[in-house]
Amino acid sequence: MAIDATLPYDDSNIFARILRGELPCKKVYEDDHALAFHDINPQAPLHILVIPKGAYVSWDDFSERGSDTEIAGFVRAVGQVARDNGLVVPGYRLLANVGPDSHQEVPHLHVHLFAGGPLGPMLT
Ligand code: DGP
Repeated sequence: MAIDATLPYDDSNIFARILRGELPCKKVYEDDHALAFHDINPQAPLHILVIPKGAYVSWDDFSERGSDTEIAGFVRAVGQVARDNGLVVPGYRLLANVGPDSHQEVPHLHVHLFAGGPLGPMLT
């Protein structure tokens, strides 16, 4: 179900549980600020989710409440995931859903990284 990105953070969400180690994930990267793992329902040949370790509902929440250190660390982590996977030359796409119109389903900020072949034009 698409979520209201203005709601307070609910730490029972599935990505919070992955961060606490309560649920498994196929991890591809981790540092002090971020965790990256394969999406359970890939929409591209390579579909990775990058999430901040802090408790933020959405990009909106993170950009408002996140510290400069957390934001810089998270942005660098997203770039590092792409570099680690050799994606800079072939290219990749980043996407973050915010709120019901975007169909955000998990109320913990996540950036989708799509890659692994030509992705076609952006769909709205
Ligand atoms: P969004 O619609 O932007 O909230 O995308 C949520 C994504 O999270 C969706 O592509 C599927 C993925 N997802 C949902 N549950 C799990 C899970 O338990 N594990 C993993 N790895 N991905 C999940």
